[in-house]
Amino acid sequence: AGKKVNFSRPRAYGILQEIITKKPIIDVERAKYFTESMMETEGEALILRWAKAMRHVAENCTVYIDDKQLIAGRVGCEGRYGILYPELDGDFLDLAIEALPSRVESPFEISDSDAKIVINDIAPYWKGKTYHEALANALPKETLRYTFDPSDPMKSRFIVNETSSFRSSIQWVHDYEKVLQKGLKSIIELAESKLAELDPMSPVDQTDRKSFYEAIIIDCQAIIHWAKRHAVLAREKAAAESDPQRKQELIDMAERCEWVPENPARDFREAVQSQWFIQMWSRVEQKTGTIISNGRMDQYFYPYYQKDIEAGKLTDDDVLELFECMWVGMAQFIDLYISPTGGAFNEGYAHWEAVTIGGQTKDGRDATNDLTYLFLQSKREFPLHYPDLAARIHSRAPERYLFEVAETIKEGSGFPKLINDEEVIPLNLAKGAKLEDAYDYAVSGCSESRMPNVETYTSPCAYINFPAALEMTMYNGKMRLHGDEQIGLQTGDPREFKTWDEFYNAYMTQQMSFLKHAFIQQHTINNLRQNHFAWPLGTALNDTAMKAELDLHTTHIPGGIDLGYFELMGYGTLVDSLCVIKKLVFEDKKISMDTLIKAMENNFEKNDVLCKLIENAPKFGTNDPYADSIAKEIDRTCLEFTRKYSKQLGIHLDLRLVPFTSHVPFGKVVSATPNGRKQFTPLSDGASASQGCDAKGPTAVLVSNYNSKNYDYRERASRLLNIKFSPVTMAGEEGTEKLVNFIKTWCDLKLWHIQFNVLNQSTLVAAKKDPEKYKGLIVRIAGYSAYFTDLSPDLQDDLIARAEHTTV
Ligand code: 8X3
Repeated sequence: AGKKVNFSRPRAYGILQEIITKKPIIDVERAKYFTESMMETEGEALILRWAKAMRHVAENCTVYIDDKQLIAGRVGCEGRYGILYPELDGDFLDLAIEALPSRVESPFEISDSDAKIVINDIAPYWKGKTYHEALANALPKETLRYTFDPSDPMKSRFIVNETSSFRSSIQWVHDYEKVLQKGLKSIIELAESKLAELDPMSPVDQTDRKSFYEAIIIDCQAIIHWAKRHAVLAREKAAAESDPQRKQELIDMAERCEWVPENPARDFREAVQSQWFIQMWSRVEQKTGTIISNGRMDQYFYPYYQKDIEAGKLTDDDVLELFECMWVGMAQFIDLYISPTGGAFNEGYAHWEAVTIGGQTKDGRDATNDLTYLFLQSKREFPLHYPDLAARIHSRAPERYLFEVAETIKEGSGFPKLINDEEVIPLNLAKGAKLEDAYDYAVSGCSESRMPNVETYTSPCAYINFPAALEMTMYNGKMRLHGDEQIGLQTGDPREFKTWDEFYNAYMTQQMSFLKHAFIQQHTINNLRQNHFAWPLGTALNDTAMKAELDLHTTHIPGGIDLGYFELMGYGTLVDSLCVIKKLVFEDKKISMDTLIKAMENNFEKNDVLCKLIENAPKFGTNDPYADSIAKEIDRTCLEFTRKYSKQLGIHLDLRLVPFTSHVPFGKVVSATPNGRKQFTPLSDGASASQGCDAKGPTAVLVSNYNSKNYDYRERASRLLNIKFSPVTMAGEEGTEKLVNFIKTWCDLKLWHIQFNVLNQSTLVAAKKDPEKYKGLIVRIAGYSAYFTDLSPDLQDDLIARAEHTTV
């Protein structure tokens, strides 16, 4: 939609054209070499085993330089590729290899010979050893029932759903600046000096500390070795090249790969190559949910850019071309989820390694610079949903920045997403950060913030299906999908309840029981992960972990700020449903509980009168105080719970509303809800209004969010907010002005995140019908964007159903 594609730089388009329609392939090398090494090192410290496994991969994996590329290195085969992490969920491997090529959500191909390697050489070693199996064994029975199907723990329940079994870490951001400025050799030197100082008689020094520093050295050396293998390949390719221009490009590339990331980058091109090696290698080392984000690129690249521009060594066009080469490289990597749960959470081959721009400097000044604007230009021009561009907004953001951000959003592919400094920074401070670190946060994953070097909590957390708690209130602890199984508490037959209070207390009992199980789950996960995962690279790049001499996955790292979360799924669905019950059943007595339940059991078929009543009931997202006060109370009860119990876990476990695409699978387990939502259809997403219920316009959605937040609790975190505008509303300069004002209102209201789709509903309907014609159509989903035609029909329908605003 509407991209002003710049064809004066054809290089990256060429690569893009070749890869875009290719079905992703599973590359088994990482899993194969990782497994080979892990077989050899049993009994050693885990961080050391991990580092040795990385070395084995670095020494043996195929290295790649694409024909037209200016940046060397990929971590998988030609086209689009995904890699495997058997240590995490290898118990799914057999199943996955069979099912992946035909999966509806994000299918993958695998060659017959690679499938044999997976089935014969990789999967058998991990059977009985994976994290996923260990978790199913470790969860208390009561909690397991809410998490996995007790008769088949391979199946998630989407009730109180853990997410740690399909990613070994949450979204994360490295301190890339450290590598660019000092090189990996500075970390190796530090570790070597620590090793030299170890007390030869100390049992701790000679075991834990020795393994720790050896692992750091081995891991950094592995990355350097891998980089140098690219230098060798580049020289080989240069020798065989007849085109003098390409020959020179390859020779330059070889020189860069010989120098970085071992040494400090000397110019912009080296800085880009160095950053690329680190972000690529991160993918090999760890299955990070949503991938390692790229941090504040307009800040840490800027000194190199400025120096080269001043020296006349670089033009803005060169910079844009390099960025484009990076974006296609990112798009070639696909975040492969082999478990059905992971696949459902991350539809559309989702990964969003956010590139942060704008915001404030460490001393609280506006941080925008010339590179900020080049990132925005690149986003407007290059027809790809990578990078996941995230613009930090603050109350003194320059008009030019807001204007260009708005213009970029209008181009139609949903970028950049916006994150609000006025909400994030005070919360970072309230959770114990120093001012300079709080100002210097980078956007991470869909909508989160990370303070590299300060944060140390990497554990994926619980997604909680609140409409399922409501369903259990309606059916005395049961869910229609699960028949007679008593999953939840018996809170009574709601037909017997005489007052709203009685109903609400029953609901709260279910909700609090869900929270209890989520926290038990999290406690179990926090303690378990360190036995299964290590992360030498993440550790090497995190000052707090290095100071503590502990792997970043250690349950507690002294001096770190531990920011976890739990997810409120289906907020709009829940609030609208509670409004129906409170107002129509108990206050106005327009319908009886029995009628409502029967209508729900009947999936609201042929019940126009009731549906009309429900349609006119108060709705979240319409700036209706009735609905917003219920929403605020639900929010508060969650915050109160975590205020009390997260201390026992020794972390911040904050309330978040960030669904990825999981509101679709979560909806698939919930039968019809009192708000008229049909059975097994998607829940509302994030902090958005229920599908089709934001008829009062997007400003009302903002105000409802403002009114339902509890600003006196620091236990809050991201609320993800999707807004869809029709292109006509945003047309011309007047439209841009409207959008800028809308963004300013959002900033004033201290809402955390917002993202826009500027698309006609009719375009989406047409794309669903005729996918071939709309192959390049990019849509914003939930904190990230994807090709519309890569999505499942369920998610496509959900996007079509999200209201499209023609007014502000
Ligand atoms: C959402 C992803 O990793 O925080 O951005 O759950 S994660």
